[in-house]
Amino acid sequence: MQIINNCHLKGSRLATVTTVDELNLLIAYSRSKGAGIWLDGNDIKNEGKWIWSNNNTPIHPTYWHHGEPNGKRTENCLMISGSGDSWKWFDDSCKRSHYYVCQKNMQNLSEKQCLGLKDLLDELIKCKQHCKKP
Ligand SMILES: [Ca+2]
Ligand SMILES: [Ca+2]
Repeated sequence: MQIINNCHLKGSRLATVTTVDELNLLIAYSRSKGAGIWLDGNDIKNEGKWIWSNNNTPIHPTYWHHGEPNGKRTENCLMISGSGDSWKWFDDSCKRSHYYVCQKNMQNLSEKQCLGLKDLLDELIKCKQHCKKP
């Protein structure tokens, strides 16, 4: 029933969303693929009680798309999806396959490395936004 992913092979896990910056980054990636991506959340154990799988903590806040979640017991895995300017969270069947993003804790990075990564991500988001303009 679980999503097939290889994040664990790289010592990482499916992406979680704990800040709006993370949400926007993952939406930018999803949009760039023109396709949905799996996140780490599920409500497999208790219908409607969404948790992050990696640490079993309740998901808060949530960023559901209008009308979602709507799959009750048939859709227990969390993804980002959408179209046009409207990209948010959906529940979907865990048996389906989608792109996914792995997330790795990097608490041992130096401040310089962190700033370098931040600059890189800022540039990536700018680039993606620019690319999407007609
Ligand atoms: Ca469900
Ligand atoms: Ca749904």
